[in-house]
Amino acid sequence: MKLGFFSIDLRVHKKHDVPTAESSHFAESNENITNTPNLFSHVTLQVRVQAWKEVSGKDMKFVNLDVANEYDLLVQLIKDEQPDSIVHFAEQRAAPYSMKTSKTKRYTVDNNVGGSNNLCCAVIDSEVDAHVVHLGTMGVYGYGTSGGEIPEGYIDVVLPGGREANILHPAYPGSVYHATKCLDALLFQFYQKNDALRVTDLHQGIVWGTNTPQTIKDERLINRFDYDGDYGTVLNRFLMQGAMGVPLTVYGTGGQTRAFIHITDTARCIEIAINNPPASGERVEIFNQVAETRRVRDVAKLVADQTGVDVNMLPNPRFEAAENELDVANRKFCSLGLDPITLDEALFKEVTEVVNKYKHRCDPTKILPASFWNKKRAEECASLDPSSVKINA
Ligand code: USQ
Repeated sequence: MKLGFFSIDLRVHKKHDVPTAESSHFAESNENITNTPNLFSHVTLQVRVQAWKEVSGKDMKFVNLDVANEYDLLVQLIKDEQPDSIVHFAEQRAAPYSMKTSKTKRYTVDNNVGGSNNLCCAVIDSEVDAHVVHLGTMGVYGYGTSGGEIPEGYIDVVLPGGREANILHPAYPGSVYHATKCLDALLFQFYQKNDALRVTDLHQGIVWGTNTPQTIKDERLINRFDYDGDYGTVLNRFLMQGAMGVPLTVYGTGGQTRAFIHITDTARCIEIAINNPPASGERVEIFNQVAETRRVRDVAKLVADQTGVDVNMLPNPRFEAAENELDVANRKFCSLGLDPITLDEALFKEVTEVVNKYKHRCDPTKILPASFWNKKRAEECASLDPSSVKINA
């Protein structure tokens, strides 16, 4: 089934390719089919591939296939390309979208878990020893459930009877989207054990920012920038709201602490992961792909101080702890060369400048939250009126 509305993205690398934006083989299907109001990227992938050729001189191959549903084509692609590594971005990526309706919940599970399972099977069936690099999420751990610092993937436990073990960190998802990443992690654990599949799982925090050193080279390479309630993540939403003169949409008390990472570091982490694959037979490698942790209301204050907009405390559309602490280990990436970019006002300025350039595309009726975790939350948010949001910039 070729669904008309989800981004499915899988990148295939051969040795000596520069990863992510510079990869020479790139398979993606159904890009931007969500019909959500993305601020910048109205450029097709074919055009972006051509733009990359013009700025870098490198050819990037584009194949349009649905990883969750076109299994035979996927196996054939892997056999043809004989990749050293495959970067798996082929998942529905938004927690609020996944909680919108039973249809989006079912789609998120079918697409994400089915796609990951297909990829594992396809690598094994094709008999190509490709290293699978998967984009996971910090949300697999839950927030503040480790009794201290969240370790990198595995946690020391004492089992009944006093036996000590180091196990996959218990899963504690907060949305259907996050649950699919927990299920992915179990599939990877199984295929590693059963078939010696080599897998790295990247538990990423909330991405912010617009450009990487590669995408800044040409306007056509600019990334998606989602600001709406279903797809936009918190800091990019706040930066856009600040630029538009719209009060910041803090949910509940804003007491949730989350992990953040700039988009440039996301690309850098993927490069590091590709260059440091686990050996055959080694358990799934897990990195926490985060730069720092911040509380949502503190992030809102940073943006409000810089832009002069008000902070609006809204009823929380999500079922989540009102307040949580979060301490996350990221030592593995740092020891492999990551020097994380942290939230800083100069970078806020860069994002604000880009947002200002495209703000005429913003639809203010999409700014308020539009997905509610359960019936009670929907009732509590019933007074939110999407048409009440006015742009003041
Ligand atoms: N929040 C607000 N106001 C907003 C938007 C969000 O207060 O306008 C709050 C939410 O209630 C939540 C926090 O900010 O407590 C983070 O929300 P988010 O939408 O930025 O991030 P989240 O739903 O957790 O998920 C996003 C991406 C997902 C990625 C994840 C990383 O959708 O793809 O995996 O960030 S993490 O959360 O660290 O697991």
